[in-house]
Amino acid sequence: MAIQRTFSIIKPDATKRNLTGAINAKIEAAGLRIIAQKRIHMTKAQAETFYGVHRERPFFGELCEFMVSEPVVVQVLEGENAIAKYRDVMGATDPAEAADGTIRKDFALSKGENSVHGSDAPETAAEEIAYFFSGLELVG
Ligand code: DAT
Ligand code: MG
Repeated sequence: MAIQRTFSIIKPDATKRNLTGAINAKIEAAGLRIIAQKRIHMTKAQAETFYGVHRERPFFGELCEFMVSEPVVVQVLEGENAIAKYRDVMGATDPAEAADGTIRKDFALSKGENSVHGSDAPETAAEEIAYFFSGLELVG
């Protein structure tokens, strides 16, 4: 497996509880390198575009409200098999189903307020990275 890049968000429930460092510690312990990181307060339009694939789902409105409720930390992670590896570090969407030691098991509050986002495929990773970062901001 080659070196990949994936896109991550430390979500409002986690930034609000000062968990950025604890989440980054799990990311780095897994061998993923944080090659770009910034704290932003997403606009409603950005949240709706970012989660556009879920537009028809019943939780879409609630999800977008949540994403703009507090600042978030957006990141680019690099490493061997980074996309799947970060999904493993994150754990299942629903913290009740997440494996021990994962970010969501340890920190998530609910299926909606679940502390982190991670890209699910190479195409979405590339799109999501480009949506929030310029090439110059990625320092690998
Ligand atoms: P993931 O974040 O694990 O990739 P997803 O892409 O299916 O999960 O959904 C995106 C986000 O939407 C998820 O992190 C939290 C929210 N969400 C998903 N399913 C939900 C549900 N049944 N109720 C409330 N929020 C939900
Ligand atoms: Mg997803």
